Amino acid sequence: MSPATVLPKIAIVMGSQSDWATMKGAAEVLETLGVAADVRIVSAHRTPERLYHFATTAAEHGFKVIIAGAGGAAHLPGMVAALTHLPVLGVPVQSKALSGQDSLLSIVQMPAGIPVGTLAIGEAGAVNAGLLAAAILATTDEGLSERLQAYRAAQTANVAERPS
Ligand code: RP5
Repeated sequence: MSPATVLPKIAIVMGSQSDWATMKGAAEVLETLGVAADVRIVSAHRTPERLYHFATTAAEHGFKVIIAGAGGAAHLPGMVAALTHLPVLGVPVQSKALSGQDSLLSIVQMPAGIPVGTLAIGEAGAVNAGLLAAAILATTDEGLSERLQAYRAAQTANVAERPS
């Protein structure tokens, strides 16, 4: 199968177009690592039927990990996690009113039984969600594991011993 026909194993969903400025951090780091991702807008409150269809069919579509980002009353990651057995990584998008504190608490405080692996607020969380999703896939993909280790080594090599 050529790379062009490889089905994405990672889905990135977000509650709004306005989340893309943050969530593209996940897409970009995955692209750097050569990992295909399917990116969609899926709003828990504006498109609940799209959310239900996406989450309940995600496993049969071949996804292995789902990254879900939302802001404010950010119920998207938790609702996705409730509807699939796949691992869900939640990214709290920085909100205007409460700087993402609302997003963070909405996503991180899941009751026991339905986990959402919650990352940091904003772009750092999105990038780390991409890296963590890649690390999950890398447990069964030696080539990806090597690319991930090279990414980390390059990051280490890029840190100067002294500030300039
Ligand atoms: C949430 O509401 C979205 O995830 C977004 O972070 C926030 C604001 O959405 P918009 O009003 O910009 O569409 O559902």
